[in-house]
Amino acid sequence: VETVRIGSDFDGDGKVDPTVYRPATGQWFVAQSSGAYATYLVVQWGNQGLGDMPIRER
Ligand SMILES: [Ca+2]
Repeated sequence: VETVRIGSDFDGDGKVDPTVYRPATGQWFVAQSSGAYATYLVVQWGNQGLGDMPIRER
């Protein structure tokens, strides 16, 4: 089984931090490798309440 990982190194330790994007709330959840993936970074980017829409890559 192949695991698809989206993300990059957010905490700067050289390992990819898996990232989940939740379009309904405009939040990114980043599992930080430096915290053994037990630490999640939640980033609010965009605001659904204000009518922001995610733009997909083409
Ligand atoms: Ca990392």
